[in-house]
Amino acid sequence: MQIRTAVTTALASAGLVATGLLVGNRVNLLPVDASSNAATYDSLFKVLFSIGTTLFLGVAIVLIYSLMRFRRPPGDGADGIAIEGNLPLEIVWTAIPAVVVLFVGIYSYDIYERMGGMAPLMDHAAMDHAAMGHEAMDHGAMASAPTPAPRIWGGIGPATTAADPAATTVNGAAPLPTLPVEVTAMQFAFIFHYPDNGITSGELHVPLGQPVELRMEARDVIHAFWVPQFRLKQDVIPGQTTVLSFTATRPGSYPIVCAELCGAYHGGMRSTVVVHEPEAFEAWRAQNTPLTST
Ligand SMILES: [Cu+2]
Repeated sequence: MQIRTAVTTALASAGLVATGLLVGNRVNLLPVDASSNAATYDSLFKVLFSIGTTLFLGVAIVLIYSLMRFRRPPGDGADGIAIEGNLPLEIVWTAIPAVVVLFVGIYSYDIYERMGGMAPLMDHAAMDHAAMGHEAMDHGAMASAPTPAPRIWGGIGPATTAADPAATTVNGAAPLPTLPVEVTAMQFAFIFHYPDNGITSGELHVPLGQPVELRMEARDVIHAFWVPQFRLKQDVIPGQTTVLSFTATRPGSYPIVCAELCGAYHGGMRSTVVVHEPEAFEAWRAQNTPLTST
């Protein structure tokens, strides 16, 4: 009898895990992927979705089964059997969540690092000066230090490293230079400025396959720059530049959404990122470059 129960439990668990993996890999809840970050992020999402599906089905099935199987028979007014403690069961239901949570934590950290999220911690010492240099927080002697690029967060695809965003290659082609764009967020709009040629735009236009580096700062309150199709989100903070790097991999128009409650019209704080083929981007750039370039 004990063996039969054990075999049934093992088979049911295997079936659950298989169903979870199937659902996690086959059902796609995410929008189209349009940046080199997306694959890295999506692999994590699939794992989380598989684990979530397995746990949800496991709990729901046992719950529904118990409701029916152990329902009080009509006319039975007696108390239930007093059951107290079951050491093996308690070990199992502590060990399984512990392993799952540890795995998810370590795997998420790895993904975050591969996307460049740990870059600010790696070169924290150098960046500290830059971040503090030109803002209200007085950092004493540090304020006079030469200010290198303040990098608070860089989201960079798997093809490159956080230290060298310019090393991105597309299909083995020669590395393309990084396109810098300055982003200003304010209640309730994003403004994009291309320091290379003085274009200022309400929409972000970027070329396909070329690394883009956004240097972002807010005028008033904290905003967040979010492009779901790029799988990227980064806070935009007053008085402190945050950096977000990406390489677009799919032409098209995608929404930019402010993802930090920033005031009465926060819900309307949206813009668009347009990913052009390189020639089309050059055309857009030529058309919009101000005549009196600074
Ligand atoms: Cu906002």
